[in-house]
Amino acid sequence: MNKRFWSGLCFLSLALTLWAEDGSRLWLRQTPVNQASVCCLVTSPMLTVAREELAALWQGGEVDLQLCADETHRRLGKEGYTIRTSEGKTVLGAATEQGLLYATYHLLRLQAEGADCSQLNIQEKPAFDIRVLNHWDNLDGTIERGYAGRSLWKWEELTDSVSARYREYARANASVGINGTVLNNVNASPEILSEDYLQKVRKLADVFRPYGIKVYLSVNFASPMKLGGLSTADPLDEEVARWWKEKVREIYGLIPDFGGFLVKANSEGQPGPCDYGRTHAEGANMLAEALKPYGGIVMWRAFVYSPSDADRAKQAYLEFQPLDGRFRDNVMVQVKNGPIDFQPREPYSPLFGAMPHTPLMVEFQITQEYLGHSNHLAYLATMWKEFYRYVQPSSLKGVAGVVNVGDNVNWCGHDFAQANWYAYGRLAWNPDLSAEEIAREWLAQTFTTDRRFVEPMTQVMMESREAVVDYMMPLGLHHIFAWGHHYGPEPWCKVPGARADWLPSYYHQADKEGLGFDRSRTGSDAVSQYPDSLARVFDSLEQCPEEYLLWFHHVKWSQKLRSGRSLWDELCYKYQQGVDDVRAFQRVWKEMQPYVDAERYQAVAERLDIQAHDAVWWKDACLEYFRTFSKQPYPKGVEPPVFTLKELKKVKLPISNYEPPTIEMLPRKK
Ligand code: GCV
Repeated sequence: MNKRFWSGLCFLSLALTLWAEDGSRLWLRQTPVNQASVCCLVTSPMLTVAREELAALWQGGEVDLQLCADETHRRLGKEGYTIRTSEGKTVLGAATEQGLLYATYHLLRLQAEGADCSQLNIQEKPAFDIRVLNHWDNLDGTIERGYAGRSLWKWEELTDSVSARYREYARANASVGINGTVLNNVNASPEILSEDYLQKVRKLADVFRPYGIKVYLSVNFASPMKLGGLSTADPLDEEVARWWKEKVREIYGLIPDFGGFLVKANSEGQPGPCDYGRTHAEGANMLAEALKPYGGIVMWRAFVYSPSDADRAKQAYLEFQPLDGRFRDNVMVQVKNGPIDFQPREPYSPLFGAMPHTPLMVEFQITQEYLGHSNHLAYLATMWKEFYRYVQPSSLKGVAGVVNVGDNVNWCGHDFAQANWYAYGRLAWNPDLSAEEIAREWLAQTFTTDRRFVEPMTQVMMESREAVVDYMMPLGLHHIFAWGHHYGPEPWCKVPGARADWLPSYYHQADKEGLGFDRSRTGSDAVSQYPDSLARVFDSLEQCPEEYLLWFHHVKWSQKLRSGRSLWDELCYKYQQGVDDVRAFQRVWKEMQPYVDAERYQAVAERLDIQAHDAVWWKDACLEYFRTFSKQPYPKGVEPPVFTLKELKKVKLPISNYEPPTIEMLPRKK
């Protein structure tokens, strides 16, 4: 990093402080003071980043960066580090440069949070080796399920021009310990492997390398045909295997530390080994063999749902579990956190724990495809912590997060959506951190350390995801979204010719008796895919956690729940609770005005207005629709509907590929 970069950064910071805060600086808002004396005996691009960060930002006296070969540091592995205060100096120690880089960002984070840095004694080591982002960015600049503008990657400008944002992106990732990025959509264009695109990928890899970020690519399994002109992509065909080996050799010639491939195969129309009667393991292993000599890996997704069973929630397990132990050691099977598809709440996928002889990665979705896009404030760390209540981090090799960044000035659309990118990285480093402490540290760095701001907003963030669940899909309801865009409600949705499991009625199963999908032993028996002790709990109507009730059971409208209320009444109260919660968030935010710059205050306030509006829309749509089955009135305390079902059934949102809807597009009362 050169002097020009830093003076540019200084100028930019000053300008931003004077004029406005547009969210572009994320959680990295410290102003360069250029007063630290930093000692580092080794020179390298990565250590230059660390040294310059400290020299510009650190205000706590002398710092030493030391590469250490002792036992302590060896045990902390290739990314771990220590931070110690010794004889008045702050000493960062690690076995590798990457460890020192992470130590640097840790120290600067403490300073930004206003922590006491005078007597430090810290040891850190990441829980997972693989901590990657998945971009669902298409080569034409659109982003599948992206709500913050167009892709960051300006393919048409690369390789001639390299946007300054690439480095800022790498810096942000490194600051939270993310060490890899998959640049393109899993619905992959074969073009990404063309010579032309590989040159562009190389440019990005060069920018990311000093920040410890490896580049990976999503590949289309039919690339040997579409790009290479072969007549097949059969993984057992020698010519096909040779084509991949050649391609991999070409990639490593350009990018020696290339991470590997991510593959979506035989899923939602993507090609794969099953097209040739081969298994997922045979497909993955062929690619793994090509990557192995270079240390590359294959992340093979288990997001499949071919109708092998009438219950979609069972299908991935049925297809992948029998393959346990059949994958090469450089294949990671990448499993979404839940068995269906990133719903506001799902139980964990039973594949975790069921493939002990296969390295597994969990895939989380940071972008809010099913949680109000970038319009709704939904802090997702609480959801990811819920996953870890059931799945031991030590059973996983890595974590992937479908990221929410685009080319919007503030990166993520909603200023609070940045917290999800941040929290994803922090939890990928240490899943034992609490959602609450991550919220606090993010708020302190992103807005202000003033407790009068941090405390109430931590509370808002901690309650936010549950509020979304309540006004969208409480009590275990799932996938009752509008067709295609997954923004608003459409529990009544019918599309002639569509797959049954793409329609809400398949999931909610509402009828005059009750509501919910019966996955008990007498229903689809999905419960049996879980370990016995848990299967018994999920199977029992009495013991099943209520947050999963309608996921596992078809429950009578009159069934008494733990509150003593009937299912119908409880459902009404939950929807009302969601609406009330968002209104409470609005009130808290109003009180925060003195602590927030005008620009971000206004932007968040506007999005909260949309969210409050949407919560009512969800409540009315779902309760009015389910009422046609329950035939019951709203209980006392639940607001009467603002919209009629007839009105809501007419709503069709013109949703674009990269921005969330504006308030003008949403259903409104005249
Ligand atoms: C990238 C869901 C999304 C798709 C996505 C798919 C996947 O179905 O709606 O947009 O495609 O998951 O994870 O592959």
